[in-house]
Amino acid sequence: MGNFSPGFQGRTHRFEGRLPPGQYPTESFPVLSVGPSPHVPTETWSFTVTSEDGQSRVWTWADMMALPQDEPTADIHCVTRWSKFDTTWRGVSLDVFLDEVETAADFVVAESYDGYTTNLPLEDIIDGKAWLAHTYDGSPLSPEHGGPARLVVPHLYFWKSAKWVRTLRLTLEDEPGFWETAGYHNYGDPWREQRHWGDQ
Ligand SMILES: Nc1nc2c(c(=O)[nH]1)N[C@H]1C(S)=C(S)[C@@H](COP(=O)(O)O)O[C@H]1N2
Ligand SMILES: [Mo]
Repeated sequence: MGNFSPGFQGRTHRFEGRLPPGQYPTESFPVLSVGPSPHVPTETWSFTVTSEDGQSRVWTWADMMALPQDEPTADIHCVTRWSKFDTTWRGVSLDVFLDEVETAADFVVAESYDGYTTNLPLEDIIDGKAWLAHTYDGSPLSPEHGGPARLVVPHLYFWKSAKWVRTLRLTLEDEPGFWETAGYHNYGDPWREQRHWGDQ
């Protein structure tokens, strides 16, 4: 008794309480894309926030890189059941962009360079819960993982983290996106296992 090796204890306790139901941990970083990765040079890349009255605020790559940068570490959870702990990113908090925009909207649709869309409540991407990330694990984000820049919204299933994001469109009404209209859950909380439309 009492003769546990520190390594054993470390492995069993390290991720306790951090694996949502129905998920398994993985060290790899699977790629999940609906289509081929779009090639978006940073020279032509831009990020736009559009308010419900049609007004737009646009950031070039240089504008975005000049904004205050964050280095979030987060656990991410894919609806295909893999979870990856302690992923490290560098990017700009979505608060920084949204602070510049006047809106009465409660929802947002993220629209990407590949045509992908996903919807989120505005309250889920403010107050330090979501980022526009351009660096993963210390290197520029690779094209297959959404480079040059993607959303990272770690508290929801990873399909909400739009890769190659181009626009955040603020909306008064909720507008389900690509997977949400294909039967996936509208909100996607991994802790409540909100995988499919109809899950509580
Ligand atoms: N633009 C875009 N974003 C996307 C997708 C996509 O096909 N296109 N797939 C989503 C899904 S289903 C998941 S699980 C994650 C996967 O991100 P990864 O390929 O970096 O693991 O990206 C999400 N964001
Ligand atoms: Mo996914």
